[in-house]
Amino acid sequence: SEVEQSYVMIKPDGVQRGLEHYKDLKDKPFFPTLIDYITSGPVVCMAWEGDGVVASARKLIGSTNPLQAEPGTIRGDLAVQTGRNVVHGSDSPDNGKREIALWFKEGELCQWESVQTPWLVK
Ligand code: DAT
Ligand code: MG
Repeated sequence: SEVEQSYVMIKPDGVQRGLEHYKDLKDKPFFPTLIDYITSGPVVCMAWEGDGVVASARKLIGSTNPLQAEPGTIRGDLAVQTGRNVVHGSDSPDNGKREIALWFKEGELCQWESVQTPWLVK
């Protein structure tokens, strides 16, 4: 079967401290401010893959509201407000594929294997 993928992104505040990407949130009251924020500066885009990578990435990132995010997570350690929560991670394998296709063109992705991989996963 295909390897699970997650799209992970450091948001503008993460880099400097609307994209259709958030189309599922278009009817939310905070949507206009979310789009202003997400287009306010450069972002760092990443495509991660591996078994269970969607859940692993979200565990590292922490809860949406930084006040609920555990210490040790990116949002728990580095963010203060929901609207400035530093980082994005896909919420499902299907959205992982969709978002990677949205943010990367063919040929922009590179695939490589670390020498540590066999010591981390079987
Ligand atoms: P997540 O980024 O944890 O997947 P989400 O998909 O529900 O959370 O929402 C996307 C982003 O929208 C979130 O990172 C910050 C913003 N957001 C969500 N809920 C919000 C709210 N109640 N008020 C303001 N911004 C919100
Ligand atoms: Mg989300």
